[in-house]
Amino acid sequence: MSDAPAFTSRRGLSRRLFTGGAAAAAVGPLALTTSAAAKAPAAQRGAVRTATAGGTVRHLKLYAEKLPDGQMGYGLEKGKASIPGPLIELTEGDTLHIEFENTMDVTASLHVHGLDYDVASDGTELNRSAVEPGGTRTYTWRTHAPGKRADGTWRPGSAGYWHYHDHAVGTPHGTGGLRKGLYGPVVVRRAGDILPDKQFTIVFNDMTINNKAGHDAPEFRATVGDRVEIIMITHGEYYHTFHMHGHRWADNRTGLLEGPDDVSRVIDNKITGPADSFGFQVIAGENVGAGAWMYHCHVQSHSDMGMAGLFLVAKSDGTIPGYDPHPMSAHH
Ligand SMILES: [Cu+2]
Repeated sequence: MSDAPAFTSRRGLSRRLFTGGAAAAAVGPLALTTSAAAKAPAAQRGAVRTATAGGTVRHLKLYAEKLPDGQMGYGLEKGKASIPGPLIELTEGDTLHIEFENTMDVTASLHVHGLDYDVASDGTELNRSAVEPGGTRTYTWRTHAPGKRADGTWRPGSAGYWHYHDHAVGTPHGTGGLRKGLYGPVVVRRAGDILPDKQFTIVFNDMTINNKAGHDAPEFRATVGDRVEIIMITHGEYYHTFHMHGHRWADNRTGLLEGPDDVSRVIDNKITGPADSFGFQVIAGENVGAGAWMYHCHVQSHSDMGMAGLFLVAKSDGTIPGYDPHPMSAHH
């Protein structure tokens, strides 16, 4: 990557930043995660953990807040909003009631993709399901497993990598809220899905990654052998291509192959446009080892302008070959 001089303006090692949202939610006591980090990487334990059957009813409190820097975020506690917002995980059959409080001085909302909800939980001003400043509203999201319809055709289940976002700030489409950071990831599992050890959310939002503009993209840390789940979402005005160095995945619902004869295409680069979302799991450093592995938008002008970050895969002793803790230099 000697042709990436622009990286020299990156900040140093001191700013550790798993994405505030994803990492915080994945380990927080209020997280709806079904995949609390395991003590040893899956590859070392020799067995995977899988999602248990859904069907539970859950409750969650979610706040929309203005952040000190003028951006906006969702959070599970007052004063703890992040961009992206907290990772919400469900299993097909689960129902989630979200008591949403808008602490801001503008009308905001919560609109989800991919899940089932009544129109009262649509989260738009058009049908009066947004929330005025200081107001509270309960949004209910439902999920279902796949099954056969009476006519014999197949009804898809809710499982997938989805997302939620504001649909009211700035315009009736939430254009201002999205731009300022009111978005977050949703993962719906199918019973039996393999659970990850670590999860990271990467959002290409206009020319930022997780609303961090040029050359300040988040770094994600794992250890060789960790089963790492990437949740990738796009917002804003542009198309992007998401690329990871050294790691590949299957272009299907889970990113995993079902067996040696699975015909899913294996990729390391995927085109993505506004409101798209997908996800996948990789084994950190599998076949390639530890290292400072880049992830970036592969639209060249976008990566040159800073849409690139690092997936830092450490050896078991904690060292990361090729990682320069000082501003990124040419050898990256
Ligand atoms: Cu791009």
